[in-house]
Amino acid sequence: MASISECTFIAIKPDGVQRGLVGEIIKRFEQKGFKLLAMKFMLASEDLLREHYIDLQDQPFYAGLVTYMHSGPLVAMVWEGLNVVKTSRVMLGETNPADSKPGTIRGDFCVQVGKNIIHGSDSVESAETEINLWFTPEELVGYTSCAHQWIYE
Ligand code: DAT
Ligand code: MG
Repeated sequence: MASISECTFIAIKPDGVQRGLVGEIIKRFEQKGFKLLAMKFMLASEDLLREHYIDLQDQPFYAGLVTYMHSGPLVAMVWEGLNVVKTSRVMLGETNPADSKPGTIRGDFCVQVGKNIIHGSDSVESAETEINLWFTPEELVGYTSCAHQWIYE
């Protein structure tokens, strides 16, 4: 059943950070009405990135993907809300920015698949796995949002 406490893992990739898009991207999730539960600015280790993209280990671009994600700091976040996993994927756009519609993050701010500026979990199950990989339970901060009653019926 759909839950208001559904969570997803979002990461602004090193190119998104270098291009000064952190504020713009966070703004979109805030404006939408999703709730920020955790955030950290970090240079992710190659081991963490290899694990994060383990499902893609047989792809020819896997090694390059890990190198790219390790090429600079990224912003790792957990966002909460009703259907946040699916809706975030819509907000991100398609994996290849060339297929992403204007109005989506990838559609508005990037050009090629290997520099697509943002990650978002693709299912509730992978969101749980990714959140556990990137954050400890203590790093997820529970609080009451004063906007909650103005966002949900
Ligand atoms: P997404 O990030 O939309 O979930 P994915 O999980 O299939 O897409 O792939 C993870 C990342 O790998 C993607 O954001 C960019 C990179 N990637 C995917 N396909 C690629 C390709 N054909 N060439 C280079 N990089 C690719
Ligand atoms: Mg993916």
